[in-house]
Amino acid sequence: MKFLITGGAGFIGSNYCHYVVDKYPEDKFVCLDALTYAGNYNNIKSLENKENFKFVHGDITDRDFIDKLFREEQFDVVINFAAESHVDNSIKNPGIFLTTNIIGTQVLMDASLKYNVKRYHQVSTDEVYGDLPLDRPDLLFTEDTPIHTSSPYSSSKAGADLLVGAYYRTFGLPVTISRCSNNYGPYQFPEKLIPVIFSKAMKDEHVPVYGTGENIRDWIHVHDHNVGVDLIVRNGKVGEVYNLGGHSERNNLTVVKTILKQLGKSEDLIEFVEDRKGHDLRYAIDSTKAEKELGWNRTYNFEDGIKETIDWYLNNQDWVEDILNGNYKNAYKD
Ligand code: NAD
Ligand code: TDX
Repeated sequence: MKFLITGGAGFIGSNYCHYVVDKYPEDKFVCLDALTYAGNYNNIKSLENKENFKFVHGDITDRDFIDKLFREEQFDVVINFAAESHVDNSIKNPGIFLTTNIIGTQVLMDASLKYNVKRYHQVSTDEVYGDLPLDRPDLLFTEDTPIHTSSPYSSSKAGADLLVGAYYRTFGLPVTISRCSNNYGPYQFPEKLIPVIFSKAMKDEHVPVYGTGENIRDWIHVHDHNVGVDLIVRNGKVGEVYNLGGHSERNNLTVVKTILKQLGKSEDLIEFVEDRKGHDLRYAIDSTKAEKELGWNRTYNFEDGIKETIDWYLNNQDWVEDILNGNYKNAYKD
């Protein structure tokens, strides 16, 4: 089978490429990425000589380019990881989120219909369900929780999900959607909480905690997310949504203190800063459906996963530094 993996030079997509290229030598994987500020060719450079892997530089919103690519490659499966993914950016500049996350999804689905793709998978997020109160630990998001978004980012992801559902019902496109909680692991761009804390703490700079630090996220190791996506793509039921979560709810302050402790840094580095506008209070995922139907389960507990992740960042400080000084932009030449 031939797979298109969009956004494959980003955090989750690149981890996905490493996982499947090794696991399925008989399949072919084309990784498409526009290499926006968040895309980093260094994340997948070590795959460039693999026979079942190919990188293509291009934009999912470019209709002519996408049509030509689908005509030439005749993909069996499309997995759409490509997105503008950072909530804070969506608050400063919502427009690009609508273009990439909604129009980009439409362009990919139009080409999938035209060239008879057998499965279109949309990588979505738990943020489409909005947030849960801090004082009701009994409440979890299920696949039936109504869509109720807070930020331009989550609204654009929800818009895309609704469009995916519409292409299934109206045109019969064989779709699936996964909605996952907060990922951590190697290759995460240092704009998200965990790599921000790591890179600032290493320089003994203040680490910014938004508001009171009480907001709760359900953390999942990126590998567990990607195993779930692979199972859904291969065995999931067409037209269905599957939640994937880490069973690891932690408030932000706990996460920050865990990282500082591992790095041997003082908690005095913590600086409480202005809260994010519209800041979601708590995410928590019920993954029973994926567990029962697909036999999926998360394998990392948070304490082991975060330790391994911080060790990865410690062993790959050049990777972080390359991003902070902008050199990563030279990793790919057309
Ligand atoms: P990321 O920002 O690290 O990577 C996104 C990738 O998409 C980058 O490589 C970027 O260059 C590429 N891209 C952006 N616009 C593009 C375009 N127009 N054409 C082609 N490529 C383009 O994001 P991530 O954290 O890896 O997230 C991947 C997906 O998973 C996103 O759809 C996101 O919404 C979803 N998701 C993320 C998380 C998380 O915790 N990070 C959780 C749940 C779901
Ligand atoms: O410097 C920071 N300080 C801080 O307190 C940053 C960057 C974040 N935070 C807080 C905000 C959130 O409560 O930490 C929490 C996590 O923030 P992010 O890493 O920006 O992630 P979040 O907003 O929760 O969204 C993430 O999970 C769902 C991904 O970025 C999304 O792409 C995904 O859909």
